[in-house]
Amino acid sequence: MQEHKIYIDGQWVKSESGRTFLSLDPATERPIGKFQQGNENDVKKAIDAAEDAYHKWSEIPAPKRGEVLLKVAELLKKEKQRLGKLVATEMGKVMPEALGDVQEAIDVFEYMAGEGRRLYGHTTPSELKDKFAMTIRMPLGVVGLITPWNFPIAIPSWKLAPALICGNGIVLKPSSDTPLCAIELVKILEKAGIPKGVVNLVTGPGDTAGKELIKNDKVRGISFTGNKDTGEWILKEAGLKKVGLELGGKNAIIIMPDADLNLALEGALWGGFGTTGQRCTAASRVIIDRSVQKIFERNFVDRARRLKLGAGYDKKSDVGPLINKYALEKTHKYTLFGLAEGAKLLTGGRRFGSKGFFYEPTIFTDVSVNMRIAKEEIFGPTVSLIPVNGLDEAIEAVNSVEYGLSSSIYTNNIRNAFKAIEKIETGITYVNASTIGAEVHLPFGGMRHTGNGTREAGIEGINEFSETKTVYIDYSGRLQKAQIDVVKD
Ligand code: UN1
Repeated sequence: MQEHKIYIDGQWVKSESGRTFLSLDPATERPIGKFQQGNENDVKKAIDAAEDAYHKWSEIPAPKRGEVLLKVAELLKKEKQRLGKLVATEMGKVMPEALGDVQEAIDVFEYMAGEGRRLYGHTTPSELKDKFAMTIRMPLGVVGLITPWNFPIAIPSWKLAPALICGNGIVLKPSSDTPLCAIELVKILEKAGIPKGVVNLVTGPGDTAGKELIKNDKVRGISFTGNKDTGEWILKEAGLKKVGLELGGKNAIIIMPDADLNLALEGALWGGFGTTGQRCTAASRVIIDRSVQKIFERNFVDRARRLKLGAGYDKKSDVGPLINKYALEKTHKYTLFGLAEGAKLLTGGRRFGSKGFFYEPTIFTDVSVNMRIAKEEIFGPTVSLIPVNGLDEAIEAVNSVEYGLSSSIYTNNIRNAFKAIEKIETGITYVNASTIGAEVHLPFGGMRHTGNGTREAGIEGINEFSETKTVYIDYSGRLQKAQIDVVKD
C-alpha cells in the first residue's frame, strides 16, 4: 500500500512521529493508503516555512497571484474526472456530487483569481483639507486551515483560494478521513506554481497537529469547518487570532399548502438524502403544513424507498455510504432516540448491508420541536417531518434550534416568501429551492451557534483572510489636527 507524505517548505517528507494511519473507502472498508501522523514538530516546521514564504508571496502583485490561481483552476478542470473518482472513493459521495465537489473548487479558484484585480479597499473624504483617506488590505500572515471530509476538495479550496489571493502563508490540516483528496489538491497547487513554503500540508490528528496550529503564536488566523464542540474549543485555545468558524446546522425546509408540492418533494429528497445527509446545509427537518402532511408523507416515503444505495463510484448509486463506523453508529443512535421520544418511523431506520457504512434513508414524522432528532445535527440520511399550522408556527419551528445555517421555504405566495426571509434566523435562505447548493461568489455561513459571525466565500472570504489598514496622507505641508477646534483670535 502506498505511503503518502506531508508537504513542508516545498518538500514531500515523512512525519517526525514515524507513525502512519489509514484512510478507508467507506463503501468497502478497504484501506486506500497510508498517511503520516503529523505531530507538533511537523506543524512548527510548516508554520516557519509559511512565515518565511508569505512575505515574498504577498509582494507579488495580486493580479499576478491571481494568474497562479487561474492555473490551479485550469489544472483542476483537466483533472476533474480523476479527482471526482477519488472523492467518490475516499469520501463516498456519488459521482455527480463528487464531480460537483471538484467543480466548486474550480469555481472558487476562478472567482478568487479575479479578486486579484479588485481586492477593494475604500476611499473617503477626510474631514481636513489637503488630506487623503483610504483603506488597503493586508494579508494576515500565516493562516491555519482545518478542513472537514464532507467536501474534501471544495472546502479546502474555499479557504485556500481567498487565503492565497490575499497573500498569506498557509498550513492546511485536512480531516483524517480524507487525507488523499487534500494531498492531490496540494499537488495541483504545486504544479500550478505556488512558490515553495506558501502552502504546507500536514495530515494527522487534531489533538496534536491541529492543536499546535491553533495555539501557535506565529499563526495569525484560523479557518475551521467542522463540529460545534471542536469550534468552541478552538475559540478558547486560539488566543488573539482571527478565527472563522463554520459549525454545522439543523436546516429546515418549510412547505406551505400553496407550494408546488412536486417541486418541494424534489427539494426535500435532494436536501435530505443528497451527500447521504452529510452536508452542514442538509435539510434534516421538513416543516410541513398539516393540510398537506399526509399526501407529502406518502410521496416522500415512496421516493425515498426507491433510492438506490451503493458505492459512490458505482453509476447506479443514488446514495453513498456514511463516512465511517462512528457516523453509522451515531445515525443509528438517533433513530433509537426518535423512537424512544415517540416520533413515528415511516421508513429506514437501519443499516444497509454488512460491508461499508451504509444506512437506509430514514424518515420520521409527527416529530415535535423538542425531540432530539429535531434539534441536534445527525449528519446522516435522517429527515424529521414536523407538522405545523400555518406560517408563523413554521417559522417558529425553524428558529427553535440552536443553529442557523441554511433554510428554505416552498410557497407560491410572495408574502409568505418575504416573511420567511425576514423572520428566519439563518445565514442562508432559499425560496423554492432546497437548503443546499451555495455558490462560491456569495457569502456562506450561519447565525447563532453555526459560527462566530464570520462568513466565507464571496467577498466575505476576502475579509476572512485579510486585515484592513487605514491610510491617511496629509499633503497640506502643515500640522493639521483632527478633532481639535482651531481657536481664532
Ligand atoms: C458544507 O456542507 O459544509 O451549499 C458545505 C452546499 C455546498 C456546500 C456545503 N455548496 O450544500
